[in-house]
Amino acid sequence: MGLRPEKSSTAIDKQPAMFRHLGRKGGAVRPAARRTRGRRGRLIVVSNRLPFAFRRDVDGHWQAEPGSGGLVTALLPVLRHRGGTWIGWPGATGSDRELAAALDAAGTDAGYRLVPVGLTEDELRDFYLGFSNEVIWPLFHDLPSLCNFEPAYWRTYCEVNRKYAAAVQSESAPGDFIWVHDYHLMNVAAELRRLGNACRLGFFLHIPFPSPDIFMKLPWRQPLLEALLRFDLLGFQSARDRRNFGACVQALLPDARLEARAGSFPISIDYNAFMRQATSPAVAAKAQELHRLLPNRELILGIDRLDYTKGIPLRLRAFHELLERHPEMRGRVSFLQVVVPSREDIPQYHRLRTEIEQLAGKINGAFARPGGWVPVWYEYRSLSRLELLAYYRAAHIALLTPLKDGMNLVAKEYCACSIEEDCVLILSEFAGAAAQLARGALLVNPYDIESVAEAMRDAYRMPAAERQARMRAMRRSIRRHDVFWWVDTYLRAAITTDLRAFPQPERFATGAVLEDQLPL
Ligand code: GDG
Repeated sequence: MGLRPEKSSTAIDKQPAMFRHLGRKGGAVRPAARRTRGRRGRLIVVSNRLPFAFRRDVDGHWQAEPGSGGLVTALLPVLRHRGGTWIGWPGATGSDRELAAALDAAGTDAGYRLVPVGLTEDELRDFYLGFSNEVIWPLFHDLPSLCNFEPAYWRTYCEVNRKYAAAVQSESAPGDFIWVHDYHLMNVAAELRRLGNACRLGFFLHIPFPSPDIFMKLPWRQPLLEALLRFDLLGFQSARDRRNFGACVQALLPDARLEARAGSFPISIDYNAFMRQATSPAVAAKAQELHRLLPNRELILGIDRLDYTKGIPLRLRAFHELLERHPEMRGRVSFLQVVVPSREDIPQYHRLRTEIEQLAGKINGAFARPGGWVPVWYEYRSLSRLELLAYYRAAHIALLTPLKDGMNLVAKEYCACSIEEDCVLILSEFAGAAAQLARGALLVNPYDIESVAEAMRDAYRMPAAERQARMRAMRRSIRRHDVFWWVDTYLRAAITTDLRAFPQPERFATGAVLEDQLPL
């Protein structure tokens, strides 16, 4: 999705060259991107990790592996189209000339510059595993009891954010737009301003922002909030998150003015790329193979990173409940759960994996029969892109039930790949995506396992016409509001001086949870 024709003469055209080709795809983009790659007006993306992981192969040479997280998925097509610089940790400790060459080569192939920020083992432990993933991640997902409020973590977080800011400072020049991503780097604007950097600074939070009663538990709530307010534009996934942030500011910093610098910008996917790739013969063949291996039944699919926010144990219990209360469903459905390894160094994640595997084993132990139907197919691994698309295509029902999620891109990708439009999405009402997909998905409360079980049965029994109408509506919305629309919308907002004049895509009130629906 690019600029719509009627909007092409808006403020964007009166802005510096870097903004003029926002979101335009196809042939027209590349020359514009090259023209703006000089010292003025570039886009500098900053995130915890670079979009490649660098590892030594058996011969000791550095190899670049493209990353697979949500942020990478969202920004990669955009930077490829328009060029720029990406600053982040390369995924390896230490640095040498060979690594620098590998970075250069990967950047040249990708079409934008890669600038590494080196982190020591201690920094990784206290900044990444510690403050980011043992404090902010659980707190912002409403799970304060899982937080480890270790003071040393905060000190390292501040130091490492200073390090990222120093890297940005030496890469940036007046006129650049610096776009910082996610909860690892919330102090970067404050550090950059301290260094005298006067560029426009944007921030996007990929995870939810909690309500004041949760946020207040953070020992460093005041400096963190003050640091966030040093950005010119703060982007949140949903109106819910933006509202929570506003309430926290009001409670802690009542004199701060917020309206002009915070908005909600629901992230999305490269819809056309998913749709195109999902129709490829290789994907169709792989999907057929899955049907051959698991014949005569509907497949219910869950794909998630290993994470306690994704609600996998409760989801398994809901599937168990389905088979208990509706014996006629036995043999007619199989639940295919893929868990992608993630943050394995954190003990909670270890325990979670064991819990998931025990639950899957328990269900199979209770219901499977030798030589016959196996209710749960569980895979603990990362899928190739081809496999991922084939799983999306093969599944009749997707069951995505996070306890809380910033957005959940898997839900949108699943819809994009439902080419025949005959599949059903069951989605947690606490995923950011629920606001947009409310009219097409079966929304569930992931804590209510009986209702989730009933939703699976409803999905199985749903008439073809209803499946189609719901899926078609969701696909239309995702196609219109794709990742290019997201970047477009964010960067447009970044260049307006007052967000109140900027049309928000949301606020289509339909109820307490869903007041920020996008139009279908
Ligand atoms: C964070 C927020 C927010 C997954 N498994 C495989 C694989 N994936 C890709 C998916 C998808 C991405 O990873 C996962 O994105 P999600 O949005 O579902 O979840 P998080 O990783 O938790 O992302 C989230 C997101 O940031 C973006 O803002 O939506 O709320 O938590 O794109 O396709 N890719 C491959 N193999 C796999 O096995 N190749």
